Amino acid sequence: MTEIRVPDIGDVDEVEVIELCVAVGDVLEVDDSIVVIESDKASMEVPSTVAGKLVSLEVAVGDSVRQGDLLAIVEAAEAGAEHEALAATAQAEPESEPEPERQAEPENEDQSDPVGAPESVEVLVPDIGDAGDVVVIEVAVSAGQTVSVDDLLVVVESDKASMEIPSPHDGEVEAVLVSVDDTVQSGTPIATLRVHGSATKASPAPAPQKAQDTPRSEKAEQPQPAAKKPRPSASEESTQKPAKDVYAGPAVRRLARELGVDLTEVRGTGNRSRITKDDVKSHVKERMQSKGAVSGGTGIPAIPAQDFSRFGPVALEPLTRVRRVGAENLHRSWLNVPHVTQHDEADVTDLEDFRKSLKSEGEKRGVKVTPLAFLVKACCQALKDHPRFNASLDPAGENFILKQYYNIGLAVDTEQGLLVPVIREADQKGIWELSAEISELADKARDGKLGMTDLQGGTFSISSLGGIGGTGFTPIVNAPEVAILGVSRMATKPVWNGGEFVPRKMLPLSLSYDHKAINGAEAGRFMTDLVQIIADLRRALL
Ligand code: CAO
Repeated sequence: MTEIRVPDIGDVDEVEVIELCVAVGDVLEVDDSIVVIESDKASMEVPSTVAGKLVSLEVAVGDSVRQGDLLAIVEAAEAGAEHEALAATAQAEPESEPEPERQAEPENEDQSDPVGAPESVEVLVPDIGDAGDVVVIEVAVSAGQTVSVDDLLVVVESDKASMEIPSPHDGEVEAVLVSVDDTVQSGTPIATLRVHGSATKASPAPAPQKAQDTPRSEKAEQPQPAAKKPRPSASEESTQKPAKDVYAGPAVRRLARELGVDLTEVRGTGNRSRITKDDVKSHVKERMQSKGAVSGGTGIPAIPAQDFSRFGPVALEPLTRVRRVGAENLHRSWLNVPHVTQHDEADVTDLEDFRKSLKSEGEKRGVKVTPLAFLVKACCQALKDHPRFNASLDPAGENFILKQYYNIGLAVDTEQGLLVPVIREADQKGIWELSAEISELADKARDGKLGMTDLQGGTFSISSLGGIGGTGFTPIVNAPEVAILGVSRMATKPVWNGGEFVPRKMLPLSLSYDHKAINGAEAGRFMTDLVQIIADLRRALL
């Protein structure tokens, strides 16, 4: 587990948490922002130092925090384990420089007096603290352009934060001395301005300061707008206007640059209209849809919005959080996983006889035994025999990650939406224990009492609609797992035994699997084995 703490916040005692950028359960990359904190001088994203899953958020919006306070705990993914060591030491160090605030206007500056011969003034990279080298990620002006005090000239970025370098004067850009991707340091000249003499005398091009050193000005009341737009191409540089009033952090700007998104066109849904990663992604999605791209990539045609009230009365019902998160997960899985579903029927006649024989003992124990406990048990056996079903693909799709533990997720239908609590080490448990645990997890899910650990670590899932009905369905794989078993309602059917039709209780099973990881033949073999195990489970339990 990696603790994410408030980094060095300079000379301020306390800062306020103004935004939570992630939710518990989210899978994070290194540098993904976890929270945004803000002093009266500047705002700052606190990124994750490891890739992994967010297991807890220790703060809420509005909380005041100090340097070193615990913000969140991230369970490092295996691939991110190498970052752990770094993270441990980095906790003591500033994780992220505050996003610099807009440069305070130089005091005593008299910009209204244009009298005096124009003179050339160099604008330098200001004090960027311990960042060392920084990279120019945006050049917002070109030679010949007229600028006012505070107009954005250049944006530089370290691996921790970004910083705007504004014009210290009214004037005209004489020359731009840097280009996008140049590496610069404190003191590197970035541009020369042609300004009126009196202005420069009154205000000798002050070196901008680090955010935490910047004296408070009226503009410091606002969270710092960060990069105004994505890195322009060489040809665009001279034509793009400096963008105003865009508020986004370094990770978001990096994503925008990677996707070629102009942040000035993105609507920010974060606190104080801050642009989040999701905003950038939604923007891309909308753009793709509006262009009508239908093939490949994310070019999914949008379902046109309609005014349904034209056809009759309607009412709005907001989705619960569980439903929204569930919808995202399901959609992500549906888009990423090529699904195939294998159907079969298991003869559960003997199993049902056995289960019913346990009824009175179950009542004494206070445990209700449904077919599900036996299915969990049978699945564990089948998973042991077919290890690729108890696996995930690594992100590059080059390796199976074969899990040596058998944690079975169970889809539970609740008022709030679908939840999938996990029975840990299900293979080690007997039918009584499994039955008790299924009831307990289902109750906790319905009462909204599941903890994070109840929902994590599944290796294979079962979605049982047997208590409800149906003869078959195609469950969606609970990625990054690679398979899920759907269970429908058993029915007594005439089955040919070679000499006659006999009534047998048949249980419909539907195995959806990730065809990237599993071949149809493998799925067929898994299902055939599973069906046999279920038919003969009593002996397996003895
Ligand atoms: N065929 C026939 N009867 C079945 C059955 C099956 N396959 N599975 C369960 N039953 C019976 C049970 O024996 C029980 O009967 P009695 O009340 O007579 O004893 C009854 O149906 C109700 O069972 P249950 O649903 O309470 O218990 P369960 O252990 O089968 O399932 C749980 C527990 C939590 C999985 C279930 O309640 C649930 O929420 N299912 C919905 C899952 C879901 O939504 N999946 C879809 C996900 S994708 O959108």
